[in-house]
Amino acid sequence: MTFPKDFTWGAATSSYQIEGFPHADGRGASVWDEFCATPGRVHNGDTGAVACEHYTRSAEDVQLMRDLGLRAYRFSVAWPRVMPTGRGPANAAGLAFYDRLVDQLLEAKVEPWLTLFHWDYPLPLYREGGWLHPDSPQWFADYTHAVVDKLSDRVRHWMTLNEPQCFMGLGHQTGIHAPGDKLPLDQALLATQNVLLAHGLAVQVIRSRAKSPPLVGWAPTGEVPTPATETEADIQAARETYWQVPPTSVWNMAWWLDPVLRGHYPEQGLQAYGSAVPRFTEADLRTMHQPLDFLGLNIYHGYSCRRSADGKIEVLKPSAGSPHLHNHWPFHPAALQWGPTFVHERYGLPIVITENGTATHDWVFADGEIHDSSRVDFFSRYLAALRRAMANGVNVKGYFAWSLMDNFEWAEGYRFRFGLVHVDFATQKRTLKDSARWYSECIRSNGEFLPD
Ligand code: IFM
Repeated sequence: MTFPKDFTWGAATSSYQIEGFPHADGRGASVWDEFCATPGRVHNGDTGAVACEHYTRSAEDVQLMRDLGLRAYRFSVAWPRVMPTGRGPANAAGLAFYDRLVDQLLEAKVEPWLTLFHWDYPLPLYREGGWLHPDSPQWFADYTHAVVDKLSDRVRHWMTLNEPQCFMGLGHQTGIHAPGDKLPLDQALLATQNVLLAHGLAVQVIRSRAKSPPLVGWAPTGEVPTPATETEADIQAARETYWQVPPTSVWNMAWWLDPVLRGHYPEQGLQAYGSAVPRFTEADLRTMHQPLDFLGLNIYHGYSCRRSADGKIEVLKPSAGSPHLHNHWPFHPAALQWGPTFVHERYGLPIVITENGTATHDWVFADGEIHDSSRVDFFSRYLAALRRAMANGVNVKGYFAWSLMDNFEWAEGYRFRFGLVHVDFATQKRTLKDSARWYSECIRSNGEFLPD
């Protein structure tokens, strides 16, 4: 089976990870600017202040996308560029950057896929309470309003939030990411609820104001438990584990996806969180539950599990020496088969893989090239797994490689390279890696040469 003719092949980035120029054209501060400036927070004291200088190099970067034959590019808008203090009048100069970028993309026949929030939360709003503030959903809706009014004549694909589990879990529960908070569970769930409401209000704004017919989704993430064997018992063990809400953490799928796609919190989650669940009304649930056109999934890794003889679920440890990504995540292609499969079974919505990729140990070889053969193998085996899910009836509309280019990997600074394109951060020189040429050929042939 090849991929459907209209399959969307793309690559993704996010604003803070590539743009640099944190003070240009009136941009305000984000929680990530402050976090990076705090000693000990980010590996090596790295910051996103320069990153890939995409803010002034977007024309060159779009040319790379054109050369690679990308059909689509997923990027995020920096809220503090559009509204420097997080709310109030829109900053025309900040919006003008995205206006130009969208024009450049369309001119290159690369479809813009816009994410409204990929973690660079306005610092002044955080100081007022951030996602804990009861007005925070409306702040996000007002920001969405400004972006939609400016870009929706040309942008058709919209995603509200990137990886809410991550900016809540790492940013607000364990404090590893900005803003570095360690909230108790009840507070983390209150912030989570405001994020879910923000998503719902933003979808309403997009649908009511967009100037061209919008296609709306969002991009949650999660590790995928996969069945050790394809017996019904092991598949059910993996499925149950995938939808489980753990009692102390916001890292899970069902608590986030059920209200958005089914209109209620999952019963098992309500029991697991117990008295930490915030008060909510039927109207809140209705706000979260807005019709979506697609569900984005960011999938990188997973683990095997099975049903043991006593009926319990057993998580299998990776065997000694088994392959892992440069940042130590396990190499687990089956995640891209079973994640979309379980999500398809539960919600039935078209799926787009909004991120998938790997950090590998890349450097420029003596011949001037970047021979990242393990990334090629990663893409080819993960995509083969995705195709297996599709052959079994899972409706997947597109795939975005993470990332177009090496960039600022949050608390890990610049030590992990995820790009198809190598960036020399000292000179800003871009060089296609072997994997970029491979991906380009994969797009051209519509994945024809992928292994079974
Ligand atoms: O770089 C991140 C991205 O911002 C969100 N998803 C995972 C990527 C790799 O860690």
